[in-house]
Amino acid sequence: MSGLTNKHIQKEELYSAHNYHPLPVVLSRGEGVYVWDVEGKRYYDFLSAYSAVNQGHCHPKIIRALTEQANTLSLTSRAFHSEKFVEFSEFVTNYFGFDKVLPMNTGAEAVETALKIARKWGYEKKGVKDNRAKIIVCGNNFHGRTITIISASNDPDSRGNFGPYTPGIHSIPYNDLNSLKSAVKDNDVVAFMVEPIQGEAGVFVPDHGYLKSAYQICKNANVLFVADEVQTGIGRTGRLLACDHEEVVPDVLILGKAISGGVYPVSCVLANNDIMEVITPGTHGSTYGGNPIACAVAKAALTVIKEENLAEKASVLGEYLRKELALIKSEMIALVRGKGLLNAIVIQPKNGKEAWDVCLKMAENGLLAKPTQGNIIRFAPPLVISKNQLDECIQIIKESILSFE
Ligand code: IF1
Repeated sequence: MSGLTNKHIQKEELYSAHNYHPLPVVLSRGEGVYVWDVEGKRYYDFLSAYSAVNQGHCHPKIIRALTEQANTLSLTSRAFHSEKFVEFSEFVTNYFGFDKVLPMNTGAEAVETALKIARKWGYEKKGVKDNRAKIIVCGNNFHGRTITIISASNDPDSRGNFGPYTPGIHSIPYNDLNSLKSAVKDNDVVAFMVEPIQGEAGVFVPDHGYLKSAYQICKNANVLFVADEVQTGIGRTGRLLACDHEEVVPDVLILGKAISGGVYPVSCVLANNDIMEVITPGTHGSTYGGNPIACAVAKAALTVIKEENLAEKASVLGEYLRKELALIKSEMIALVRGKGLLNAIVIQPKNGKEAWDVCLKMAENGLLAKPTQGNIIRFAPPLVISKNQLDECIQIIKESILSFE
């Protein structure tokens, strides 16, 4: 690692909280599928900022929307109407097919908003007694880092020493319909919140039909089906939404990350009137939620997804990537799984070398990816990647893994 990189890392160590353990690269520029470090070394970005940069780094159309709006009107708050928000509300509700949108900024804020809507719906529409609303989540979930959301987590790092925890959140096993069937028998259950594919858990794709059956179980029990598509949405898994693979239309849809193409924090909750009408003036809000820049950027980012047919591309190139990864002859690759361009390989340690070492070797060879859950490496390039670029990446992954043979 060179002096310049080291100098930056030492400064970060000195001045910022140690809430991450980044790969030892210091990035300074991004364009499309590439990022460059402070030494001028180019890498393929195979993480896409955890699927926020589906449209590629600094997409010109999205950056233009950002700069034009930033030079016009950046923030009004919702104390007043703004034309950009009116335009975005109509655009995004038509784009995803819902009556109403509630705009926020981060994924966690949108998740919290969805939980608040579900509880309020439970009291005011389902008739659940005050303060008894229950929400069902899945084990090994990741929905964000707020105290309520980590109250739903079973990951010791996410939840350890942050108690006391928010009550009324119960966990069942993922991809297990019987446990959902028995959980929703409790009439106090107002919602089931689920990731259509569990990203952080290591790209767990549930059995085909799980989402459809889970949705039906919720409908039969008058329980809201809440899809957290912050990571799986916006084309990443080969359809606009991961729920689309099973033709499931969630009662409440949570979006974030790539809704703004990695350019500006934007998230939102979408639902139809019978659910969203529980939110009345003064019952929820956010200073930056739905600001003009967010609206302009998100509209451009969503337009790019359709104009460049990125969901279809993710589907075709994802199949190809998984096939090629499965051909790599190394016992270090225990498993390849994923959907569209949300993929992961499970690494079997060899001669003391683990997923982290593979990621260091891939970085040396010009590709950035990061381990999750210790032995799993997520592969999620921007959806704008070309077949030729993907072939180069497959070559880098192969050489890096075989270098440990
Ligand atoms: C970190 C993980 C991924 C998410 C889903 C809500 C949120 C996320 C399905 C909250 C955010 C990010 C958070 C970031 C790393 C990354 C992550 F490793 F944490 F779990 F992608 F898998 N729902 N995921 O994946 O959105 O508030 O971050 O905008 O916290 O380390 P956010």
